[in-house]
Amino acid sequence: MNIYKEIEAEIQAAAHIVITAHKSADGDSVGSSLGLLHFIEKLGKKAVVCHPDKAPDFLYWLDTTAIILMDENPEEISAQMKKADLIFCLDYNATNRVGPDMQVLLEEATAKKIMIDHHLNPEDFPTLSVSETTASSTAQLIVDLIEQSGHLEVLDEKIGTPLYVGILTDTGSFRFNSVQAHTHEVLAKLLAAGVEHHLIHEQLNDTNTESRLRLQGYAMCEKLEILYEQNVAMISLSKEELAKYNYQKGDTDSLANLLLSIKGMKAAIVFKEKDGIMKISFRSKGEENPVNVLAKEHFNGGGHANAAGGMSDLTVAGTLEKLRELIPQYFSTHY
Ligand SMILES: [Mn+2]
Repeated sequence: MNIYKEIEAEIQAAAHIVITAHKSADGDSVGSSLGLLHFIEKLGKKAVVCHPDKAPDFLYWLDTTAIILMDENPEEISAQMKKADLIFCLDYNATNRVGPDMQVLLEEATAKKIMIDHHLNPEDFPTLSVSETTASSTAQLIVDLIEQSGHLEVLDEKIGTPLYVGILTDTGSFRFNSVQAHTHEVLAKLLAAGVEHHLIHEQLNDTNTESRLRLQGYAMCEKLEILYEQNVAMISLSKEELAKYNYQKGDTDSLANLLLSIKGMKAAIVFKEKDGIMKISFRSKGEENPVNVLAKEHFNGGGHANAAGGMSDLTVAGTLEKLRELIPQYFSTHY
């Protein structure tokens, strides 16, 4: 029997099914959970989704009301995990990924556990597991479950929409290396089942506010500074400038990536004045251009090689001056 038929048999045999996913919910953890939930419902069974924390804001348009949250309703989750005889572990492969509070409940639960995941180095806690480390996303594996258990005919828009979202968000809109020919085969099945992909892209991408676009336009037009010898781009925004464009949290998040989309640009630095200090965001491309060292050594910060954060208690002009001096020491110069 293939593993997916075994999983379906467990679903059919279970009296109380709980679906869990990792902490810091993302498009794939939420999408695969909802897709599996609606699939189980289509099989005439019930399930409860228990997540450590709420879905990210950009998924507000998906119906997530069925998800019970550990950080809002721990007693309910505790009761569900105790009552469960089957627990799905989606998009994670180590019990600590659900956060300490839910980890205890998961480890103490007597239910059979089925892991469906695509991350490397799985722990050996589940009763049954699908660990496909080359799969683009867990949502893709849920489509495999639906098909290979012999139920492709039940796939519909309700099941398919969150699964499409999971695949889309985990693959950077189908551009990452993790996309396989099979990913597109799976996507074709979702479209054939009625998923309206154009509406999903609209919900996920066409979300700008007028003031955010005007702030970005101002930043690009009036504030962009490029150090051409190192190919490093910088933007600074004072609190007055932010206020003028009615700055809302998140409005400057895409600026650094926009700067990195300039052909040949190696690094982007965006900072804004907040509560009297400069909050600095560093982004770069390639292992040879780490930004976390600069962030750590001079801006009381750190992070990953290509994405780091830091701060400065100098003025806007003083911070720019410090960056102009340091950048040639951290990035190779070409003439
Ligand atoms: Mn994932």
